[in-house]
Amino acid sequence: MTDTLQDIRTDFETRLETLDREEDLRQVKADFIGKKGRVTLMMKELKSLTPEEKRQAGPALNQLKNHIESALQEKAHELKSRASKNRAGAFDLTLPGRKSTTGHLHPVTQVMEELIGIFSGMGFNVEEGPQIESDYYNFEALNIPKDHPARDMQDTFYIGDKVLRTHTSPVQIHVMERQPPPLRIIAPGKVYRCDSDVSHTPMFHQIEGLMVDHNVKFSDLKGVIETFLKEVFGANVKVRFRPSFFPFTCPSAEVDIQCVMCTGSGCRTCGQTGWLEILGAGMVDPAVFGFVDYDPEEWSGFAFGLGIERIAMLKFGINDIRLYFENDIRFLHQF
Ligand code: 2NL
Repeated sequence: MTDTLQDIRTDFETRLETLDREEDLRQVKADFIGKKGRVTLMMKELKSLTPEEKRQAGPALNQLKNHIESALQEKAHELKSRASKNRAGAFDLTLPGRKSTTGHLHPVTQVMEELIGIFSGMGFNVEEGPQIESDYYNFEALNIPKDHPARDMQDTFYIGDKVLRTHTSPVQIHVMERQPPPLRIIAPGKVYRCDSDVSHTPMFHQIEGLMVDHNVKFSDLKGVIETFLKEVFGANVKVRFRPSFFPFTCPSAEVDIQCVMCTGSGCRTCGQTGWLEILGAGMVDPAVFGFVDYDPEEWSGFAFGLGIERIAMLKFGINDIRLYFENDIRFLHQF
């Protein structure tokens, strides 16, 4: 019996010595102290021995089993730490690092924030409102008549008896309903029109402005708009006001700047005119004041509206408005 124990021990040591994989370790464990392992089988044989033989072999067998268990444990430890050292060795610290790309604001958001900053500097407060509006706030209160083309299904998205706002003017109506003049606000945000080509997307961004006070004149409008355009396009920009029409302002004007691409000599961007249409504006029509219970004898005001995408296209030299919303980061990363 002692001979056999010595044999087992020697075999075990040899196997342990040469093993270097975790699965081999598991096999050695099974072969010696597993259910059908050599040590386990001997322990079962113990039962058939005489008490005297048991007294001799029992402790020796136990000692061998303990030895095997702790040796296996130690080996498992060793294999584990060797594996993690190998992983560290596979790290080549001389390789160049992988650059992580940082995101940035969408070009439309960048320009939006720039424009908001300029108007904030002139004392305009930012107001927001819902993108789904009633016909009253989007059209009626803005003096847009029932038969106006803007109200057509072709031009406006309808959801039941509600509309996706076609401009941010409803925001100003809400504000005038809830507070009396004087007022100096801008309403930036998303607007929706049933339209899609190189210069129109069904969703785009607008900033509208409104100032109401005693004695606000067209010259105040001119001053604010010219100051704004000089901040966006540079102090040397040439600005012109052309007579125009909007249902909610009177008199109304369209405001152009001299073409930033050709400085007025005529090119594709300005359609050979030398001028770029930038915004619409005018003195608030007394009819609009009527809807919000402002006394047009006491108060006057100006309002304006502009599209952010168009201004951002001119600033960045983008020639197709749809590029903004394709979510192609190769395009977006350029700005
Ligand atoms: C354009 C023209 C404009 C307004 C918007 C406005 C709002 C109220 C009352 C009066 Cl509450 N007017 N907004 C006025 C003139 C022009 O936008 O071409 N936008 C892209």
